[in-house]
Amino acid sequence: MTITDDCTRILSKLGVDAALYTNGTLHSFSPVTGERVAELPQHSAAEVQAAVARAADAFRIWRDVPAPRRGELVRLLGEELRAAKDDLGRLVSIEAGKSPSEGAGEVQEMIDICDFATGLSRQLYGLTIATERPGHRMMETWHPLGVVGVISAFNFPVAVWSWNTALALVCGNPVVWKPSEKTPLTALASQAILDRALARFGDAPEGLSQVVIGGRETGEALVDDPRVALVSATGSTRMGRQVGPRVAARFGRTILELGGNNAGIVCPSADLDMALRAIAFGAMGTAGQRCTTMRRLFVHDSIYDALVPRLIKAYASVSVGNPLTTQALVGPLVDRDAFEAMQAALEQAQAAGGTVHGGERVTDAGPGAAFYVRPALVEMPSQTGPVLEETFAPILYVMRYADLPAAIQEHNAVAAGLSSSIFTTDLREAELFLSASGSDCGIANVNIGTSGAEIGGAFGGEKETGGGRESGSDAWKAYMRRATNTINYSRALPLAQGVVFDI
Ligand code: UN1
Repeated sequence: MTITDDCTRILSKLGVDAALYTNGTLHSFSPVTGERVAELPQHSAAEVQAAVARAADAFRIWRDVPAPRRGELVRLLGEELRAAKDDLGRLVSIEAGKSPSEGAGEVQEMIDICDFATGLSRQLYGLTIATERPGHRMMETWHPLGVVGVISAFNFPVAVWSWNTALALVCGNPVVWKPSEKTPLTALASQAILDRALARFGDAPEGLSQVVIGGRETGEALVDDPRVALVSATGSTRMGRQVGPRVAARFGRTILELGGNNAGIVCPSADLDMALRAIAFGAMGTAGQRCTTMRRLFVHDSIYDALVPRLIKAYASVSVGNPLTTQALVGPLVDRDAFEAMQAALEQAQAAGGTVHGGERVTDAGPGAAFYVRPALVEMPSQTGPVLEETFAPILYVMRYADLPAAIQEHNAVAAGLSSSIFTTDLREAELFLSASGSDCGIANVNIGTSGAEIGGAFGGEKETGGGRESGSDAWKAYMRRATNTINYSRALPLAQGVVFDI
C-alpha cells in the first residue's frame, strides 16, 4: 500500500469527508518519502470569520453548561482517542515523520490531558478571601473566557491542540484551530475523533470545535478577530513576535509557546550511563524536532573524555530510517528547508571552530524527496555563532566547563528559556540549578533530559519562548476570566480603607 493509500484508509476509517483532502490548493507531503499525500481546500479570511462567528454563538450556550457536564465531553474524547490510538498514531508518523513509538506517544499525551481535564472539570476552584469589613464575604469566581484560537506547529501536530482543547472545553470555551500547513491531515482526523465524542455527548452546540486550513492569511484572520478572546500559538519566535503584539493591540490574551534552545549540564558526580541515554533521547529523538530538544550540552572537564567519545559513538550508530517500515529511532526531517537550515548551521559551527561529528544526509533511508540525516554532535570551543540560536534539527553543541555557577550563567545566556536539565548526584549542585539563581527556564529537570514532559505539569518557558503555560498544574486559569465578588450580608455599609462618606 502506498503512503497516500494508507492516509486515505485511515482518514476514511476515522470518518473524515474525502472532499476535505482530495482537491485543493494546499498540498500536504509526507516527510517519510517526500510524496504528496493530499490536496486540501483552504479557508479564506471570510470563512475563518464565519467559523469564529459560529464559535461565538456556541460560546453563549456552552458557558452555561455545568463544568462537570462539559467534562463528560472531554471524557468521551479520551475514550474515542483510546479507540483511535493506532490509526491516529500512524497518521502522525506519516505526516510528521515520527517513529511509531513517538507517534503513539503523542496520542497517549492527548489521552492523558483528557483524563486530567475531566477531573479538572470538577476542580475549577476559586478562593474565599478574608475581608476587612464586618458582615461581608469576598470570593473569586472563574468564568468561561470566550472563543479560543489555537495555532499549532507540525512537530506535535495533535498533542498541542489537545492540551488546549481539553482545557478550553472544560473551561466553557469553543475552539477554532489552525494547524500547521505541513500537518493538516492529522488535524482533520483529530476533529473527526472529537465529532464522534460530540455525537455521543448529544446536546453540545454546533461550532464548539472547528478546524480552519490554510497558511498565513488563515492564521491572521484568527489572530485579528476581536471575538477570539485567547490565541494560543505554538511555533517559532518569529511567528510569536508577530502574533503577540497583534493580539495585544486589541487587548486579547495570548499563550505563546515559541522557540527553545535547551541545554543540559553534566556534572562530575553524574551517573554517566544514565546521562548518555537521556542526552541521546533528548537530542536525537524526533530527529531533533521537538521544541524541548536538547541543543546544548555543558560537560565538566573531569568527565569530558569519559562521556563525549561515548556520545559520539552513539551518534554514529543510531538507526536512521523510514519510521513506517523500519524500527529506526531517528526518522526524517520535515522538509528540504529543515535540511538546508541544518547544513547551514553546521557550516557556521565549523567556521566558529567547531568539530562536527555526523550531520550528513542519509540517502539510503528514503527517496530523493525525503530528507534523512545522521544526527550531528558538534564539539564547540565556546558558546558562539549558531549555538546561540535554535536550529530545528538534530544538532547537539557540546562545550566544556570548569565551574558550575559560570556554566549556569552560560546556560542562561541565550534568548530562549524553555527546558533545561542537570545530571548530578550531588544535592548541592541539583538544588543550585533549581534555585532562583539556577536555570532560568520554565522547565528545569534533574537526571532526566529536556524533552518528554508529562501533561501534569505546566508546560512552557520564559524570555523569547513567550511566557505561556499550557497543559497541567493551574494552566487552566489562562482559559478563564476571574471575577472578584464582595457580598455584603449586613445591614450597614462600611467602606474599605476606613473611608467615610455619609450623606
Ligand atoms: C513541542 O515540541 O512542541 O515535552 C511539545 C515534550 C512533549 C511536548 C513537546 N511532551 O517533549
